[in-house]
Amino acid sequence: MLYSVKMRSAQGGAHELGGRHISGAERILPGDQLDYAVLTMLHRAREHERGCADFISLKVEEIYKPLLAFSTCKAATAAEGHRAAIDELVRAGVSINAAARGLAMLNGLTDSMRGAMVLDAESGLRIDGMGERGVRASKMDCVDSRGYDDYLQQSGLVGDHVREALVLASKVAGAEGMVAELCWSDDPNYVTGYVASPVYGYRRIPVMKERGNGVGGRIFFVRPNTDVAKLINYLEEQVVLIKPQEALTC
Ligand code: PML
Repeated sequence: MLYSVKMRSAQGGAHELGGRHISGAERILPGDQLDYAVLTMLHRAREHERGCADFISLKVEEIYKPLLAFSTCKAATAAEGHRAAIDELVRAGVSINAAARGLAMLNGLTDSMRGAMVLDAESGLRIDGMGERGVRASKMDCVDSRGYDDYLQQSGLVGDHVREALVLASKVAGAEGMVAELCWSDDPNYVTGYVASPVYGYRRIPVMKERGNGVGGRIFFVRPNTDVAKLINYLEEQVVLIKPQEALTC
C-alpha cells in the first residue's frame, strides 16, 4: 500500500483562523515508512526555525481508488443520449432540475473549457468559481498500465479517449461529496460520452453530440455543502492511483 502524508503547521492557531504558517510537508510512502515520516514531520513543526507550531494538521490517506465498473446505455442519436444522461444522473442522486441545467450548460458551451464545471447536485448552481478555466482533474494513473490495457482490450474498449476517461472518472468518483459526472469529448469525431457515479459506475452513452461538433467538457455534481476548496485540492493536486477491483485483471 502507498499513502499520501500531508502536514501543515502554524503558530497562533490554525491557518484558517489567522495562525502564522510555520512549515508544511508532503510525502508519498509505503506503509512501513509511515510512522517514521509522521514523527519526523511532527518534530519539524515543533522545532522549526520560524518558531514552534501550536497547530499541526497531519493527514494520512491511502492513494488508491477503485477503477469504476463500466456498462453501456442505449442511445442512437444525441437526443436519445441526452435523455439517457438525465436518467443516469437522476438515478445517481442528482435532482432533475440540476441534471437538466448541467446538460444545458455543457450543451450550450461555444468553446471547450480546460477543466470541469462543478454544480450543486440539488440546486444546479455552479459553485467552483473557476470561470472559463474550470477545475482540472489530474495527477492520476492506473496502478498497472499493461494490465489495464489488456483489460480494456478484452472488454472491447478501444482508444485513448476511453482509456483516459475511465481513470479520470474513477478518481473523480472517489472525491468526497461527489454524486455524478457528466462528460463528452471535444474531439469532433468522437461522439461517445458518459455519466459516472460512485454508485452505478461508468455508464457509457454511445452518442452525446452530433459528429463534427468540436465542443465538449465535464460537469461534476456534488452534494450540497461540499467543501469546494478541499474538492478542488483533491481533484487537481492529490496523486491517485487507480486500482482495479477483484474481477478485473490489471
Ligand atoms: C468513452 O468512450 O467512454 C467516453 C470517453 C469520453 C472522453 C472525453 C475526453 O476525451 O475528454
